[in-house]
Amino acid sequence: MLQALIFDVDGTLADTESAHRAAFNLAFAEEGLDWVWDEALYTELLNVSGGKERILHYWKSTRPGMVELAGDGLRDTIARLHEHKTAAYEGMVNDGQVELRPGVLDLIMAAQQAGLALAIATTTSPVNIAALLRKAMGTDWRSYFGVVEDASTAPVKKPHPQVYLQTLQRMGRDASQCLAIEDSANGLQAACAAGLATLITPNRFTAHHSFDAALHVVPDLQGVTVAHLQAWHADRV
Ligand code: XBP
Ligand code: MG
Repeated sequence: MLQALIFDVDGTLADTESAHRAAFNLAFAEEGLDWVWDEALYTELLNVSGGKERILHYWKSTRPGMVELAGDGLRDTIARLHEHKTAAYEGMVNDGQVELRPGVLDLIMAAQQAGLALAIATTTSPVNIAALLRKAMGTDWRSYFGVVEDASTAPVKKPHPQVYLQTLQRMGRDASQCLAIEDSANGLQAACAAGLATLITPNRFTAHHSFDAALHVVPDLQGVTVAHLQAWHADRV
């Protein structure tokens, strides 16, 4: 019996990655780096979850054989870049540049009405979640979600299942009672590894990903009701 929904954030609750990409590029320019992540490159880099991990991965790709030496300040530079990026992203969200995807708010409200428990399991930073949901749902957004697990509480990023395992554990629920809602292959892999049936709502950054392991794939949550979720969940093997 479906008792809980666990939402991913980036790409699922909202199409956030264009704003993230712009924020990364602003931070690189601020640091005086000539790095520019265009959409094609960023689509590839999204295979690496986590902004800091993504920067390190890119940096290493530009300097093959690069090794981190103790005290070389690599981590500090990445932390500074990511801090500036997060501030820029938060500003974009506060300026209304990022909206929830169609059907998301209606489903959250309907699910709460139907007595489903709601949670968030994301690899993004807590600042980003708060900015997005405060803008979209108001200052009491946190009251809708019993559990929020993010980059600050689950440092091992998707496709590792840590964030979902911790979410289930804190919810005190078995994966069989829950449904994950995701947008990407990494997210699907993480949710499945935690034993979760997963609904996928792809976006233009993830439409080319393989979603064979998904319970169901829909273009977005527009018109998706709690009854749909309950029926799809009941049909899972
Ligand atoms: C998507 C991510 C995040 C964002 C950038 O998270 O992998 O890294 O791209 O946000 P989700 P940060 O699990 O919500 O799809 O820079 O804060 O990591
Ligand atoms: Mg996502």
